Amino acid sequence: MSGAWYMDEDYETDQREPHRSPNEPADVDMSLLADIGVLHWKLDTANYEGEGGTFDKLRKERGYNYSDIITVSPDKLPNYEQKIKSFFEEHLHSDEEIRFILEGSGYFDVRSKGDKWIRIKVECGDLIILPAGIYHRFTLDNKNYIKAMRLFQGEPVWTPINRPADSHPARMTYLQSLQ
Ligand code: KMT
Ligand code: NI
Repeated sequence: MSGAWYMDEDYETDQREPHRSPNEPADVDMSLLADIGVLHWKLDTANYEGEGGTFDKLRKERGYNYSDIITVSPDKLPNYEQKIKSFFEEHLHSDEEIRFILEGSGYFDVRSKGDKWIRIKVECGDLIILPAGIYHRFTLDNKNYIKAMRLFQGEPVWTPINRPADSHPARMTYLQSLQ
């Protein structure tokens, strides 16, 4: 994770720009992200697969028995424009969203406790877990390329549930977990 910050309120400029808030320009720290259930590890993408290593432990302990690779770029992702749009619609999932970034970079935006956007920059080696029920979205940055491993517990369900989804069970469980 190469930084996380509160976003500005400029909805005209390209979503791929950093959009760092001029009012709160400092980075937010990991503990604030941990407080909203967002977890992060930095791994070596050239050498992460050893038994007993962090990746292996995470997989076993959290039961991630499914994985695949997604490449998001204009020429690699089918239905690119439509996908980019739906990634950037504010949504939640009934399960965790786990991404291990293998190449490229992008931004995950998550809602703070006070419902402000926090932008998290991810790049090669970042493994990020967004909890079930958190409102979030994703965008490429202006380099327009990311390749990530998607992990899942059981049969994968990628369905985004767009906001408002305040009475969704995953949302209610998530809000309870914040108390
Ligand atoms: C998602 O669900 O938002 C994605 O898979 C985005 C690409 S992975 C960094
Ligand atoms: Ni999502």
